Amino acid sequence: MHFTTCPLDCFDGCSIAVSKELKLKGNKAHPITQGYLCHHLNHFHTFERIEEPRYLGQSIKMEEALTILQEKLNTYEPSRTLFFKGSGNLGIMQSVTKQFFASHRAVLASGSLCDEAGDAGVCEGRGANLCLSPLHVKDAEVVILWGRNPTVTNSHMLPSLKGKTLIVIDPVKIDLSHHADLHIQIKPRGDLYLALLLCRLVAMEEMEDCTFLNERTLNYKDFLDFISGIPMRKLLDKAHVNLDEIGELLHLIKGKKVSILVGIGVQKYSFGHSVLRAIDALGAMLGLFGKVGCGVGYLSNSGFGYSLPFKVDAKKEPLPIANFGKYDLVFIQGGNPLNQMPCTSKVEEGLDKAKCIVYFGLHENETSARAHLIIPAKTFLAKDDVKLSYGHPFVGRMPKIVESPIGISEYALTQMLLAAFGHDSLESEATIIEKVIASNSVEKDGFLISKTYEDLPYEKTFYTKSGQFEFMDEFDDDFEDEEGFYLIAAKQNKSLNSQFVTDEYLYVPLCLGLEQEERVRLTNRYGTCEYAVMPTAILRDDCLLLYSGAKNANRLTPHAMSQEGNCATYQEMKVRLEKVT
Ligand SMILES: Nc1nc2c(c(=O)[nH]1)N[C@H]1C(S)=C(S)[C@@H](COP(=O)(O)OP(=O)(O)OC[C@H]3O[C@@H](n4cnc5c(=O)[nH]c(N)nc54)[C@H](O)[C@@H]3O)O[C@H]1N2
Ligand SMILES: Nc1nc2c(c(=O)[nH]1)N[C@H]1C(S)=C(S)[C@@H](COP(=O)(O)OP(=O)(O)OC[C@H]3O[C@@H](n4cnc5c(=O)[nH]c(N)nc54)[C@H](O)[C@@H]3O)O[C@H]1N2
Ligand SMILES: [Mo]
Repeated sequence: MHFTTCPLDCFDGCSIAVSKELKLKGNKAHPITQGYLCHHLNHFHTFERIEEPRYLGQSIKMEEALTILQEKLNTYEPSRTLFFKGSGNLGIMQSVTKQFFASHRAVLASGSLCDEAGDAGVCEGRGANLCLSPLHVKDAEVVILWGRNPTVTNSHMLPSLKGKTLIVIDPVKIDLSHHADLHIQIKPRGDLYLALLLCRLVAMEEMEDCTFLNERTLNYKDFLDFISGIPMRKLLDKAHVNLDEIGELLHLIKGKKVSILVGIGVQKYSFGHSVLRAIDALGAMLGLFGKVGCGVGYLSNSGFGYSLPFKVDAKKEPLPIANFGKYDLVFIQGGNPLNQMPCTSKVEEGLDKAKCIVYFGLHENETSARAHLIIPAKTFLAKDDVKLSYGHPFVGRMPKIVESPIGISEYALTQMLLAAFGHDSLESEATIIEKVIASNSVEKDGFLISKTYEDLPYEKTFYTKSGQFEFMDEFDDDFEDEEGFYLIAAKQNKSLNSQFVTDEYLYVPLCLGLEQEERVRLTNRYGTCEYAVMPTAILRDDCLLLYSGAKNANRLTPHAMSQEGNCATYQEMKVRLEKVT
């Protein structure tokens, strides 16, 4: 039996026991994994992989593919070469390729399709973004799931929710809302207003933690003045909640150990950073930080405290709105921008102009279908790496388990390119990996964890310049409301974004009276597209839903970035719906 760690983009970062026959099982001894894995890993070997490199549709040998790649890199100006990395594999060694492209003076796509708007807000208030792991949440009395759906995205959190008072704040009736003590089916984009409303009422009810506010926070008085200036009616309307629900929420949390688990749902908007700051402000008023079973947890900065390799200096292209058309050579690693980036028509327009698209990945998808050169990667079982998780503090070693003739590792590809272009070669993989681990890990109960979590998160300090929690004093809601439906972008059980088994339906509320498979057309200023519908009782009457990875999931999403964090804003728009006759 060998042990490794799941590389996928997920909170859980599971520890995997691999048998001689390469069967994958959850590591029973691991405190987070607890012996079970998700659908993706249980079926890992059944998903078809790309086995051979291809150029212009023809299968070729790996050596030929690498020669063609070198030729292309020589042909096109480095300043017209773009490196774009997705999040198909979150191992530390995945970023090694950046080292070559930076040495080559190519441009790097930089920014996020995921969580960085929220992360920017967390960092403004707390200085660093630390996680609340399932082991921490286990000690809570009340858990608030705020735009986060652990049944699908974080199943190893579920044991820690058992027996707790559960509050769900989500426009969708997610599975856990049926078991919750309270479900606030909030209007999309309403979370900032709900959080500030709760802050107002916490002050009115004198529920605030004065000791915490005095000792550990800055500018609380200014914050109170700021929120007192916003009319109560506006807060209630924007969140589309009523005072009874809010009263119930306050009643449930009063005097209790509360963990607030926030997901990316709340921050898929232009002002996403301010949403996290407002939720954090509520956490600070209640004095939740640095205490057993309490806190506000988001997708954390997994590398915090570590000395990470491959820090490079390079010209940048803003990733969520990358203009591929400005480049001759586009190298895409571990991502599927033709499905996952916002505003598909812009992505297509750009990629149509690029002279050579290289796709370096594991599976066929919309992007591989458009690529000129396809280079298969090795799976995580066939290369060395290490994984730090954004949902818990355990360090996941990922030693190579098997030799495979298929594909090339990111490290081997980079070493080859560095040598071919006369740049210094890298240290050995083992050295790089061990240096990362040594820079911030300690052993605890037989497992390596991040040193940062020897204390409770924020128990000793916040990581701001002042060392205090800093309250927000403004926000800018620049959304111009328009006619139509909100279009929710959420995750689904059997897919990991566009990998594995995707779901193709547009989910619609029952009030529309549509039949399953009926076709509708959605339109807005970013595009227009037809879908087959699936009516469902889980949606508000003003919402439609497409799961991540669905075909044409991004035909109507904005070509735009968040105010902070260079992040995509998948829900900063509405759509009009008409039946296709
Ligand atoms: N099985 C599976 N697991 C995954 C993934 C996957 O694709 N499949 N993806 C991984 C990745 S990349 C990430 S980033 C994480 C994300 O993990 P989560 O944040 O849990 O994922 P989402 O489904 O995007 O969003 C969570 C919830 O936000 C709700 N939501 C949408 N808009 C709003 C809003 O305006 N306000 C509020 N309060 N809620 C809203 C949605 O209805 C959804 O239930 O999951 C990871 N885990
Ligand atoms: N409409 C809509 N759009 C979204 C979202 C949404 O919820 N709705 N979610 C957003 C979020 S949170 C995220 S994180 C992004 C994700 O967007 P992407 O990063 O594009 O994610 P995937 O679709 O999972 O594509 C991952 C790719 O990595 C490849 N891969 C896997 N392992 C390896 C490896 O070891 N090496 C190499 N070289 N390649 C590998 C796979 O074959 C696959 O092609 O999408 C965003 N886009
Ligand atoms: Mo993500």
